[in-house]
Amino acid sequence: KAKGSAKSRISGQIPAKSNPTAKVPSEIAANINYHAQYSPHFSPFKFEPEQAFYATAESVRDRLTQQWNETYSYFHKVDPKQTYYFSMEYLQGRALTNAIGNLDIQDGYADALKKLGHDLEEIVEQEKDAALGNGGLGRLASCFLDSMATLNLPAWGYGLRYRYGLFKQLITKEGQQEIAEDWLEKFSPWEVVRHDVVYPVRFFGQVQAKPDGSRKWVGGEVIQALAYDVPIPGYRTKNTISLRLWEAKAGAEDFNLFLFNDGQHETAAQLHSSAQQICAVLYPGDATENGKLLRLKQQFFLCSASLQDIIFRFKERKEGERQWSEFPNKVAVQLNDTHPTLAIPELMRLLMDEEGLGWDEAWNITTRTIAYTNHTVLPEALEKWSQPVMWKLLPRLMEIIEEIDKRFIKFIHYERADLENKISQMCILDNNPQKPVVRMANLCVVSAHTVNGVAQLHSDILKAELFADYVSVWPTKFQNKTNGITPRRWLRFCSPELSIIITKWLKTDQWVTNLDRLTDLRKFADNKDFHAEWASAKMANKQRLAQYIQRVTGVSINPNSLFDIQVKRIHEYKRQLLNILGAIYRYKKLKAMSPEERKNTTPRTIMIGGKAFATYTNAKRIVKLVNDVGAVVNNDHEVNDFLKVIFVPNYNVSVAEVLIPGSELSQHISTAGMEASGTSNMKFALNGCLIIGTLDGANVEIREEIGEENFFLFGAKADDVPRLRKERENGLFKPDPRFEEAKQFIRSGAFGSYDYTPLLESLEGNTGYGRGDYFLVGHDFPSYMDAQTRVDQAYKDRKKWIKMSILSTAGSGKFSSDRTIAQYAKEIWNIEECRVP
Ligand code: B1H
Repeated sequence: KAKGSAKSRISGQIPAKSNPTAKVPSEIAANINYHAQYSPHFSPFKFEPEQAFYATAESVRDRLTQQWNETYSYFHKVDPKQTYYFSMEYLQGRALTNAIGNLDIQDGYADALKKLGHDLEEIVEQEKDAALGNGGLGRLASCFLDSMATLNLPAWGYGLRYRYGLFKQLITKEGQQEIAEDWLEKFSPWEVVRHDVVYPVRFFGQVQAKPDGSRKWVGGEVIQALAYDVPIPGYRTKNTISLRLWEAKAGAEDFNLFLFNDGQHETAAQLHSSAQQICAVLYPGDATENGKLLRLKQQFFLCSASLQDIIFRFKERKEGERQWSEFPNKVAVQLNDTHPTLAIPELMRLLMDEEGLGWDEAWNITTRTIAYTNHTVLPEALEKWSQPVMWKLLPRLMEIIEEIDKRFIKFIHYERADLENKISQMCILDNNPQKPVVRMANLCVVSAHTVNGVAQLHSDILKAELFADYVSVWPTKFQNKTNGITPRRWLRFCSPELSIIITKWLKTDQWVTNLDRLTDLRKFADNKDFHAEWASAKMANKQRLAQYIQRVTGVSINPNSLFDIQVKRIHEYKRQLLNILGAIYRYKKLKAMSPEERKNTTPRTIMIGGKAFATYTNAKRIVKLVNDVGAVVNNDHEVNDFLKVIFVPNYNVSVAEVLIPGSELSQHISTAGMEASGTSNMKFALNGCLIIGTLDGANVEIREEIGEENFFLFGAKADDVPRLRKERENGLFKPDPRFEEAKQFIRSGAFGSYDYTPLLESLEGNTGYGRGDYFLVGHDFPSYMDAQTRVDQAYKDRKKWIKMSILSTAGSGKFSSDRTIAQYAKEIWNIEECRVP
């Protein structure tokens, strides 16, 4: 907007010196102005939206830095027990709105920017998403950081600073295409590099036995881990914690000037190139041996650097006075799935080989420090690393893992002879000579003091199935911590319209930090005035969403139609295929109707979005199918007013912030027992969106909280799934004619000439890889269609629908990540609030 106009230039006068605590808009404006002119990143006197964003962000960062330093000093002084969250993924999204909102200085910045000729809403759009994660697991880590800061907990996140985060999804005629997303292309205004925080991390090499019996890992390649810190502000508190992301570097001493001058340019910089690879991409493809090795390197890099940093801090905070036995009273480490499992043997190594402790003491400390969260029961996601690869890359760690395994086997042998025949499944090393592997989940269960699942049903399944054998050995080790989401990002900031109404009717905004307060909205569930305000806020959000869809897809959608959304990673178990088959059946029925009949249907806009893993062919076929169906339906003038099918490209955190507030129905329709929790279900419900779903993951608890009459339930139960699969294998499954009709329609070529045979075959036959409908789409199809009919009916009754919408929000209090994190703090980490005065 400001391009080329007078306002795109800032005045030539020297701006006031940056005052990071300014509160008045004119002072904030001076502050932004100061950054615009003195920022080394752009030429001065240019002040278009992009420069305005960076200057604004830098001004906000100054403000945060002050609180951040105070928080660090305060933790240093108090020396509380502190939690360190280890995660290979963080899906932070954008930070500006969140930072300004948490600092509670929204109006000041909006006014300041107005004075400078810009619009805050437009400026925040300039920020690139930090997408250092794949999906729910990474976003959960980010929500957790927000809650840790807001609850004033002494806690930190550790992760990796990937150069390229999650790929950008382009939709072409062939379907999904992945391109690298360069979130650091210009720079990130939020990160601060700590040149004084550097640790060496070793790979390869060999183990030396010392005369005193100790062992030392030597040789190989040593890469430096350099810290980049991102401030994580709490909501309306001074506490600002850190997300420390490691970058890999080689030093000047590793650059062979002699070889370089000899013309051997690549060999001269070998270690530099090796270092560069480590943090190049989030989740390098692991189809090749090289890819696997790199992923393992990443995991160890995160664990080793973070633990060295923790040990350094442990010593530093009480220089010279530390007893090692104190360590578990000062440090809690939470492993976000098995990806950082190597923290276990690495902590053992650091304590024994670097600090000189004996096995028993090191083991006692390690096991009292580390806890593990499981996020999936899908067999393909349970990490197993090749033993030969591990011996080559991490020889000393393998010795330690072997020893842990040996001692565990001995323990079972002597203490639990009844489990003797289970040992081969329970132990850590699978020594199958064809393919010897390390089972990372077993290493975690054996070593961690606590193991938790992420929703009640999931935790029950872990105890009954995946980890059943261990439960009788350590009955108190297993816990549930139902996931949660931050109400700041996922309601307060992404839907100001709804937030204002909630605050007005509750006569307080305390719900933002005490989400249970939303239950009081139930009192107004039948109030006419409240209904009117609620409906108009939802409509405003729908209109914003419609504009977004128009902008990115060119398709115009009717804000009066039912907005029905499914957004998440594309996976067969999440069953986007069930959704699109339902849409196809709906389209076919609409086509067969008379114009009069059509007018009696409930108009729908079905939106599906999500990324498919680059090598997951069936998932990519699903993306293609949704796009193909959309191309036909959206251009069919007969049904156009009653149905649209949209594929929302490049789904990410920022897109979610537009979609979720505008949605009225959302689909969480995984095969029961397969989605550990789900977290977008919580975000949708919080935003007054109704759920159509199976009894899976956190859906079970959401339905309990908001009431079964407000939830469109369908499908098999987790307990029935094994039997249904058996029946299917035995040829006992009779498909519903509607299901056959929908598939036949695809086969007929109604959606183009692309060959969908492999996708359709996955739903057919009784057994076999990629066949036999493992995810039970056919079984659940009729009950799904019936549930959709109930949705259509309910939507026709506006009063009823709005009431259900209100009750969804009112019942979402439990799903605040503040609740989840408070439970981790009390029941796993044993840490307490440490509020900066
Ligand atoms: C979840 C993953 C995951 N579970 C492997 N497991 C990955 C596994 O890069 N990898 O190798 C990445 C991620 N992600 C999700 O975690 C669950 O499917 C959701 O149901 C759950 O809500 C979320 C957070 O707990």
